[in-house]
Amino acid sequence: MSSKADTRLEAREYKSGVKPVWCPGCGDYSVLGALTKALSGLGLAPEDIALVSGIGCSSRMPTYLDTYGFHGVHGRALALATGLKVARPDLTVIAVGGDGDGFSIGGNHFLHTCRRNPDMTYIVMDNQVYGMTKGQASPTTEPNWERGKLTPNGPGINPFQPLVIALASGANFIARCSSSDQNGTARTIMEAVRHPGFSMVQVLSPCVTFRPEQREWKSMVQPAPVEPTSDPARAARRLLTDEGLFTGILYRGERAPYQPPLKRGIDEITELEEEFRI
Ligand SMILES: Cc1ncc(C[n+]2csc(CCOP(=O)(O)OP(=O)(O)O)c2C)c(N)n1
Ligand code: SF4
Repeated sequence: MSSKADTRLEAREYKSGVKPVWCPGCGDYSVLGALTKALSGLGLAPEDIALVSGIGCSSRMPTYLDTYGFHGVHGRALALATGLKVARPDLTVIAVGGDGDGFSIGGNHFLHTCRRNPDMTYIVMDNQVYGMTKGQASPTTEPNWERGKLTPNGPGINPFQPLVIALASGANFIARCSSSDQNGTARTIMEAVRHPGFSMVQVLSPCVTFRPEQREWKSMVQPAPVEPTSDPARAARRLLTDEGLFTGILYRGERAPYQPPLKRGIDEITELEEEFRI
């Protein structure tokens, strides 16, 4: 790990040197690039950053950065990240993962992390499929997608709308990006990290192997035609009607972040045992 920087590190200096195993063309490469550009832009020292993930192709991200990292268990990134932020408020905590990890098995944690509003950022690489387990429908898959391994006739149910749910549950910053715009994604991640409270960043990041048609997203996304709002009712109207293809910062809330008072540290094992005495 690099030592605390006097000068700003270049984006590439946040990379660990471990070669990603993602498929050629996977959108997650661009998100990795955007994240390192954002960390460089923010001027953060690698040892002041912790990346926390669950399981999935996208959840491999912490391995590829030279920051602290925790590649956790499926669906539990936010619980872990919240605990870390509460215990170490000095760290910049960024949770990362996929739509399956975050909205299926991790869905309950997602709701309650938005509600709790810890000061951290959540980047979800949404490819509307379970990539790592070879192409099952996820919560954000369209009802008529007929190439799912377990749903050959399509899932047949309405997709989960992560940003609408995030808003309704209390997230304090909501944005959508496209991996096809790496610099735009980097700028948005910087804003998300700077904004107090829980920042939710959905990145449309194609799974070129199981959803090759998502390559078309590049020509379908467009910047949202309106400025970010801090009015939840206005944000709700926008999010419910934008068909999921507008990018940019969509909501900036004003809630105070969750940060309970820190308990003193425990130095001796006997003190720890005392804490657990019934
Ligand atoms: C408890 C548990 N259940 C199921 C799995 C299998 N599993 C691994 S990754 C994954 C889904 C990954 O999809 P997503 O989060 O969308 O990430 P992607 O691979 O598309 O980036 C599943 C179901 C697991 N590892 N652990
Ligand atoms: S399976 Fe899909 S999400 Fe996973 S690395 Fe390949 S393209 Fe990316």
